Amino acid sequence: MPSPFLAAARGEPHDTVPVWFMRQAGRSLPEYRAIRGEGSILDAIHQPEVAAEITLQPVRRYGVDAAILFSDIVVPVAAIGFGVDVAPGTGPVVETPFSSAADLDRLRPLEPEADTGYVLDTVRAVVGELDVPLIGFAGAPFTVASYLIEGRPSRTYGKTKALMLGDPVLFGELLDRLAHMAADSITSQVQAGASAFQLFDSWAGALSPAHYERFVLPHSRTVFERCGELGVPGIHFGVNTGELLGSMAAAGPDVVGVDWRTPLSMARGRVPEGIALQGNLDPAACLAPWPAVEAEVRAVLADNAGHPGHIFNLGHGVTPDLDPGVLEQVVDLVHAEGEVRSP
Ligand code: 1CP
Repeated sequence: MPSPFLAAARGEPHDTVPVWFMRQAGRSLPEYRAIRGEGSILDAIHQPEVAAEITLQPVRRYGVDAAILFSDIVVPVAAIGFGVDVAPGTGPVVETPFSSAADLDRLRPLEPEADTGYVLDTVRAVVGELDVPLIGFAGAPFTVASYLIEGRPSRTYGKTKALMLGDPVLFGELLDRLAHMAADSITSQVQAGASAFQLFDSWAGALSPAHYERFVLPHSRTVFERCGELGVPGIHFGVNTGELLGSMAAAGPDVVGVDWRTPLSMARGRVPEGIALQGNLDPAACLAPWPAVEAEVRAVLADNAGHPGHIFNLGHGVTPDLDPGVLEQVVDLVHAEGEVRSP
């Protein structure tokens, strides 16, 4: 059977709205907690059998229409030895943050097979087991740069913006290197068997449209231009990006991710025709009693009104406190009620 996920990404005919969840593998699943162990997530990602099993767990449990590779956006920079780890309960932490031109020397190009062969082994193992497409991914230049510059998760991105505005040339060189790293990583994942990719610019919403367009868009466009040759659909995602959706579409993706702050019907008006949308159930809404969750799912479907270019997802990732049983019901409801009209 052709994949409804790939059809929706390309706006081609299919019967039912496809659904998957960002962070569908993770701490909300007891089977994940059982296999994951303590310590850095990077250790689990280094073990292809473990990472492959974690990738498959949510597909088995939820019956979602796509798998997403179990990895992390900091894997390539960690693999070339920048000194990044992922601290449990915190997220990415950098030993010596990026602060001057000398730090560019710490960012050599990625050699995907040599540096991240374990990721590609996971991709190859997973695609042999799957009957739905595998989504590969990379962090977008801005979001990865924010971790390298801040040294850890940030609320204000103060150091990142200070470098961006204070030394735009150096900031541009940093983002250019990260763009090629993302494109090299995605290319290797697709060559190993991934059928689509997502570029996560999770924190781009911290920027004004003018700053996004001037300092970030050219580099994200480099990623989509290079990956456009792969012949698989690309998704461009960020949080709090209602005012950036048009610019994010201009980077060249097939699909733009939308969070719950922007109705899909409004997002449609902000991207060119022919671009599909992905989203946009509020993950926190899934903590409400089922009748309320059901109403929220129906509201997302109604807002999309059967448009063929829609991939159902959360507006951001599954949080550890979500009940997997509720997400199972969400998948069933989308499959039962998500009718698609002809393109
Ligand atoms: O160690 C753990 O088990 C804790 C949580 C965790 C998980 C499950 C981290 C640490 N990374 C991951 C896996 C992961 N990360 C996936 C796997 C596949 C899936 O979706 O099921 C993906 C796609 C990512 C991508 C990722 N990492 C993003 C982009 C997506 C997003 O949520 O916005 C970001 C921003 C990161 C950085 C990161 N890694 C981990 C955490 C807790 C964070 C965020 C920290 C912060 O708030 O800044």
